[in-house]
Amino acid sequence: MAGNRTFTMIKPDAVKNGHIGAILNHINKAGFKIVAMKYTKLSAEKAGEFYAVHKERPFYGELVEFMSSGPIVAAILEKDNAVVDFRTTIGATNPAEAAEGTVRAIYATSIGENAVHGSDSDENAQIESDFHFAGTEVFG
Ligand code: 3AN
Repeated sequence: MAGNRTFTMIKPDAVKNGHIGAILNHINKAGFKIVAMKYTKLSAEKAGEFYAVHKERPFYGELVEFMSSGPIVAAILEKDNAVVDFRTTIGATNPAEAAEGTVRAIYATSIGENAVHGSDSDENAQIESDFHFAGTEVFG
């Protein structure tokens, strides 16, 4: 349903630093319900496909390498106004600019290794959710 779901990944840096539980708790406390979730690892090919929209950007290679460097947690989240509210919850891309109390302000280490992903539109939330989950893996 457009408008009430978004897609997230807890990125390899946050997983490696032991923040899965704290970040999921933060997400729940912010009012999001987890309707799908998996602990997985992206191949370089899959990461490249997921971030294909950034192909021309200078950091693309680094981004693909990082996102395939270790396990991630992928999840679909439900809440009214999910996409916009989740981006508020996680804060700015660059943790140095992320508002106090946001996930990235607390858990991210740099603009590249920024702890979490959050979809930027309802359309991309749907595409990204479908990329990671089959319909039978979503419990809404
Ligand atoms: P967001 O994830 O906040 O929507 P985007 O879409 O601009 O940000 O960037 C996608 C991902 O690319 C970011 N989450 C981050 O990991 C990485 N990224 C963005 N800008 C840079 C940069 N200047 N240097 C390295 N990685 C970057």
